[in-house]
Amino acid sequence: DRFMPRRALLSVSDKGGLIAFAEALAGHGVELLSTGGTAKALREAGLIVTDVSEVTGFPEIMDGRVKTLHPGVHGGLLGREGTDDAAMSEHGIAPIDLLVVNLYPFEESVRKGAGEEGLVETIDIGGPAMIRAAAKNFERVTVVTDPEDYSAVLAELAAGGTTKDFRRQQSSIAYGRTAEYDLLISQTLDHGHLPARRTGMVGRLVSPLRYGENPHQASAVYRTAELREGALSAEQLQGKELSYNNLNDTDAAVELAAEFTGSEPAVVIVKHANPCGVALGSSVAEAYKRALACDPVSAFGGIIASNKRIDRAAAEEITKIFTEVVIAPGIDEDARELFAKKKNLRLLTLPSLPSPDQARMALKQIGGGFLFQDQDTRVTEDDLKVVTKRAPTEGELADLRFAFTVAKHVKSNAIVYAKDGATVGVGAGQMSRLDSARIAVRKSQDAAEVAGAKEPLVKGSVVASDAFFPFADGLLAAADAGATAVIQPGGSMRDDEVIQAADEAGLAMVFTGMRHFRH
Ligand code: 93A
Repeated sequence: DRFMPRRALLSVSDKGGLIAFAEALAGHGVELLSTGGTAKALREAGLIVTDVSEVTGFPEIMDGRVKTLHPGVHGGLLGREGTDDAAMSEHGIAPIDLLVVNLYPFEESVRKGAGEEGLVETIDIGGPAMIRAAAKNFERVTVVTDPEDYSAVLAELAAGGTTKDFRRQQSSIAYGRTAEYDLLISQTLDHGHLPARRTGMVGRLVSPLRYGENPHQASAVYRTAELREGALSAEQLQGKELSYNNLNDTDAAVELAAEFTGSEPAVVIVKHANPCGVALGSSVAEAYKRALACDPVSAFGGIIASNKRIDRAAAEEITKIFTEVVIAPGIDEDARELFAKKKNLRLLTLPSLPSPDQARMALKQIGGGFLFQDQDTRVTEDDLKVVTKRAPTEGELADLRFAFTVAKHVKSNAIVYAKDGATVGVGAGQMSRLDSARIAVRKSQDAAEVAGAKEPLVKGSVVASDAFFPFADGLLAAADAGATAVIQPGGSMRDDEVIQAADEAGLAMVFTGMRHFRH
């Protein structure tokens, strides 16, 4: 049931791979129709081409805005064999069996920061119209919207023509492409206003994954129209393919490491999407050792992200225990050699970390739809308000900001103890804030034991809470554990009580006015 196309229309902005593909088509005896720039490129390569304007009997007008929008083209794409034969011969329309179109590069205009006029001029109208027409008629027509698919088409032709299954698959890819294209246009013209009237998560398949969160779940990873650096733009240098959980954890690690762009070296260790150790240091190696000390037990099999290039000294430390993923802006050659000995370690580079301030859409699926919000932003120095009699010392203040930044990336309820630019206790994901606080302290006792320290690491630390303390009890528990200063959003009905308790315990406390729930 293979069908060999006799007539193809080629109209492409991305001319990569075009000539070799068109030559192969001509080799199969396929007649080539084409639009201005594409026809020119084909002719220059010595191919015989019919101009679309010859088919339409109409010149390309309005700077190319109207070139293929004509019944001669659309009739040729949409005409059904049998049913429409009479109409086609009456109006002199010849069938087009293969459509090769890729669209005006709207994505590129967005990426380049083009102004409104530039953006509008790269909105393709004729291309999507033809793609949708050809895709509707997959009974007969093969549609190609991506140069990556040229080789698959040629393989079909070599086998005697395209099968209906192949044409249906290409049709599905084509509708996905036009949907993705229009969605990006919609979101760009919307200037990020919320709530957009319509939005969606149209993604392009990057690759299937071996399985999902669990081995019995099928899974794949997609790239959306969102043009943001992140875990998905990283380059993998070694190791097995990333799993679903690796990708999820790597994203969490990278987004937190990115909070420290421009600061001294910072290392984040993530397990199950929560940081189990985060630290600054004079070198990446030192930052890693300090991050590891926070919870060396949980760090086993973790995901490590650094805000700075990884050198040999850091690689020596990191390779002492089993680690799933290491990601950094760069990896020194002699560090790579060390990592290469750990066959199972997935090594990734991401030259520019994402900006925490860049607009980002956060989507969460719920039954029947999804929730949409923009990115969680971060506090600035000006947002901080000292509410206790005692103001934090300079050192405490630096640690408070550090702890609150980490807390933003910990599942709620989040309690984070920090000292000298390193976490010393992290409590995550509990239904009660008090439980998170208890867990953070217990973990720091465990870590102290591993390190052979005499007292829990939280002694003389500061503590951050992602949301307000509803009662004084949580705060007092933190003080009992050894914290000397507190950072939290404030805003509880009992703030006065909580502040009074802090004053009585000699604590310094800062309100941020910003909450960092993360569920
Ligand atoms: O300006 S358009 O929306 N009007 C059209 O009628 C039309 N037909 C094809 N853009 C149109 N195209 C697009 O032109 C194609 O989608 C393709 O991206 C591009 C190819 O133009 P050229 O062959 O002149 O390089």
